[in-house]
Amino acid sequence: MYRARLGIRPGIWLGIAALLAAAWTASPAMALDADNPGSSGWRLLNLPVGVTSISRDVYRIHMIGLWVCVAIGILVFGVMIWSIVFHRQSSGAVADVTLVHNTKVEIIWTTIPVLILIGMAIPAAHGLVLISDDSHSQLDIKVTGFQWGWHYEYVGTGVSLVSKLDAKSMAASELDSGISPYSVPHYLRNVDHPLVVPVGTKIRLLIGAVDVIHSWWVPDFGIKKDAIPGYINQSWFEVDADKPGVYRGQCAELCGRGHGYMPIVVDAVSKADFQAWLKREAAAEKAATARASSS
Ligand SMILES: [Cu+2]
Repeated sequence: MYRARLGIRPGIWLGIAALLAAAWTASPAMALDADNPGSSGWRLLNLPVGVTSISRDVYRIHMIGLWVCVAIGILVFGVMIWSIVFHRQSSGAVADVTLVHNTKVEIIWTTIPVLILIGMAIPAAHGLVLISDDSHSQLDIKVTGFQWGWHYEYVGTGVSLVSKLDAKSMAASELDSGISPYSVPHYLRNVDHPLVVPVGTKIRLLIGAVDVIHSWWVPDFGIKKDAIPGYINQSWFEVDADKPGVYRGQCAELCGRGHGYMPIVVDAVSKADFQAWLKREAAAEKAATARASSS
């Protein structure tokens, strides 16, 4: 037997405490998301819970994985630190070189991780099935990425629109524009024409591209899908009926010089408002076509 002595220099503990304090005080600096004024600091480090069944499921799976990792981390690092501190050579510990194999321990440390992995695979499989089930959609929208913007076509309605970076962001992003990005609301996260969708409606997206690979990503919907030229990817979302609002995303695939300048904005409105909007757009598009053919 030996007696453990805690002879670690206080400077090391002070250093660790200072690092933790610095991380804690720096966190409010991350509260820069204008869309989420209520959320601040640590909340922004996490995934958003979002406003669709997919995003909630993704969040749940993510939190299960996080807490499993935290528990394993505490356990493993706890044992490791305890061994390092209390069984170090300088305090008189002697390594047991006779212990090289223990079948019981090996069975335990194989079985437990397998059970943990199976436990995590079940909700993950449920999430994958949910994400891929785009059947029984109530509205289909064709999404086409291009350098650098998005084209949306409401299938079967004759309505389509091009959505590009808003003029204010564009002007401020010019070299030597003299315009402070901080003076532009939703700088680089705003568009001229948002994608308008009804809440409480299952919407299927048919996603493609015309030049290079882009990716349609809206975190609050839990969706990120590659837009690949010559290939149609499918995805879906249904915004909760009680969560109308403006949701922002970005192209998530490096697609060239303007990659950071092709945001996504989705305006989720009530079903009645959507029908009225669709009617207006269809009429405007019909009038434009008539004008073009008569001139
Ligand atoms: Cu892109």
